[in-house]
Amino acid sequence: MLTFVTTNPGKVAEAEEYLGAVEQFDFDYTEVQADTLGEVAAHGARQAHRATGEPVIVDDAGLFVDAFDGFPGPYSSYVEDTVGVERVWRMTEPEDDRGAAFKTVIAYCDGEGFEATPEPVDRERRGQDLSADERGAATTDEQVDGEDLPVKLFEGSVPGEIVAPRGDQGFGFDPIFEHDGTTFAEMDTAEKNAVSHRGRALAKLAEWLETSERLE
Ligand code: ITT
Repeated sequence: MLTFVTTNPGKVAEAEEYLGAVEQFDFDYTEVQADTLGEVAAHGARQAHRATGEPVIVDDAGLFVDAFDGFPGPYSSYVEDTVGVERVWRMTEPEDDRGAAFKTVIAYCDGEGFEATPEPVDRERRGQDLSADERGAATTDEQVDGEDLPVKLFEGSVPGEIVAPRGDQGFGFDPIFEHDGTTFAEMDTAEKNAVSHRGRALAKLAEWLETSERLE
């Protein structure tokens, strides 16, 4: 069974819709202060695999607000704990661009190397002619920051807008993130997964696990 290394039960509930039962391992890996989610997730996955010896996944996510040049991004957890979710919304000025994106990177590590596999691309974008930037957003890195343990990364992102808080489902910044007129906190897990950053990354991971027969 796959071990999901996280302190956040909301992430586990979303993951189980794609992966079946996973074992939650509440392991507080050192979150390196890095500028990209991939670096944080890869570092965590290596550390957690070394600690457990099991196939593990780590998910590092963040809210990227256009009016703040992408802040809080990789620092979202710290900002939720210090500033708080509602105040992030209140920090935006009425004239500000309301655009934002949620992004996540899931890092998989089982201590083994990887065969070359096709880059995972969002299902709905397959066959489309993606720009270099968009291809970058859908890229899988098999080795990052030159360390020894190979890590495979699965990215997902979703565009939306920052709004006054609505809804009481989900977790974290869900109440202030609106996608197509509905905040993530107004969606149940299945509705959120169908459009969310994490749902997109999980779909790529689930497909890769199946085709690579990694867990059998
Ligand atoms: P772990 O690191 O233990 O997995 P975490 O909740 O700290 O749990 P992240 O560092 O990935 O996870 O999350 C950064 C912040 O973004 C944190 O405040 C989360 O609550 C929030 N967040 C992550 N995914 C989210 C989502 O799908 N919806 C709303 N907020 C989310």
